[in-house]
Amino acid sequence: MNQYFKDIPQIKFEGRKTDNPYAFRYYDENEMIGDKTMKEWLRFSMAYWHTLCGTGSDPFGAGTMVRPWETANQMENAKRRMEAGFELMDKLGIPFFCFHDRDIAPEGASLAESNKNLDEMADYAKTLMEQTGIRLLWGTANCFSNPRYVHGAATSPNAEVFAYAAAQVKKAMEVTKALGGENYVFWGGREGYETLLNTDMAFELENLARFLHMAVDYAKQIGFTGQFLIEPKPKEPAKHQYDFDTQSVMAFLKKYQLQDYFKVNIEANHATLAGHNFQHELHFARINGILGSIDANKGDSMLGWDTDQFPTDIYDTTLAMYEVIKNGGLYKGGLNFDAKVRRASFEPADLVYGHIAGMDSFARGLKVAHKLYTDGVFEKFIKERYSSYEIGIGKDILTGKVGFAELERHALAQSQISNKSGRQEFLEQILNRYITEVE
Ligand code: XLS
Ligand code: CA
Ligand code: CA
Repeated sequence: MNQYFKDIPQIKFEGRKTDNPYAFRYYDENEMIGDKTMKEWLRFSMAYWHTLCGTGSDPFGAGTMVRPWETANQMENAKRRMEAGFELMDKLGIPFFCFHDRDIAPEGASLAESNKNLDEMADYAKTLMEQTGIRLLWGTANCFSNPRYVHGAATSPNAEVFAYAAAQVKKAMEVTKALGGENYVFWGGREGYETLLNTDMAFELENLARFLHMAVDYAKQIGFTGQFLIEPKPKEPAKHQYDFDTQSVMAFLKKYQLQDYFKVNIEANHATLAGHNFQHELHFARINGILGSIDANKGDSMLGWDTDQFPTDIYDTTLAMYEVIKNGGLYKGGLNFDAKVRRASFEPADLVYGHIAGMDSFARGLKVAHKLYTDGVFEKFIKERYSSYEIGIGKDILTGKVGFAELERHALAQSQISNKSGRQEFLEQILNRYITEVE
């Protein structure tokens, strides 16, 4: 496989001393970190849409990306693009990929024709997967780009659109199953609204739940055992997106008895759009047992939209991997680079640099996080911070021995309460020390 990235060698681990821009300085897929290799912890994945379909266009101008695989015939183009994708993953040693149905095969003039194109491309993907050993992390359906989804898909006021989206998701699930996909993602594309002056929110939410129950039923019917994931995002494209963040997704799943079938796919840039940070979303998902997979990218703190940049902030990757380690790994999930190179980074080589940067940043984050965890740095501090619940009145609260009346009696008898410092700056300094010093 050396057709579209001819100047790019196989990217190998060369360690911190190397000057070779086409090498990993931290990501050594075979290095053991605790009980797993780096490859097993990180489970990197390429996002088909940004990497292979992105053009670099923006509201002010046309695409800038120069892609040697582009050609006029649509199906021919889809095949060449897929070959380019597998060549890139192979050269980078990326073990997984993720796609939307319409990323891998062009939409036809009818649903039947779209399905036929999809079948043909899925067969081709299967061949390339067998040749390279690369696997499918997750599949999904694009129910947001086509103008038919102008008012949403499962939450559209138009029942015909609900039916069309169901048919599209059904097919995408079948293809994901055929390719051995380990998860299936539902990102609520246009499931949200702009104004309540024209929206029946209660009805739309019920329909969304109805749709997801149908997906659960169909998975059982066809024996698809991959994990279902909902990907939260607070806004964009709609002003209000229903799957705002992990906490609101969880409330929705519980209300509609879907909690046994779904976990979340957390994207860093969506966390920040929701006014959280990446670690908050991962942490909340983890403590509630619904951390499924990760879309690894970053936003820009100066821009209020979804910039989907390659993740290069080691502070963030460290704290993200800390949550993954505490979760015992990602199981069926992975780290999918839902990231696009900037419009001015238009050469194919930039795709390689973007992924190397992301992979090394997460490998570094993993090493630091693992050391922080095994040294018990924060764990010890946090345990001590809550230790008042291990004895005396704290213990009585936890064991249910006391209620308001007993607590009032206790409080009245206390002359003074003394608190201890939270030591945030001290802990941040320790984190910095680990980030800069861990070998
Ligand atoms: C868009 C989402 C999307 C999902 C998959 O903001 O990130 O790309 O990951 O549909
Ligand atoms: Ca995403
Ligand atoms: Ca995004």
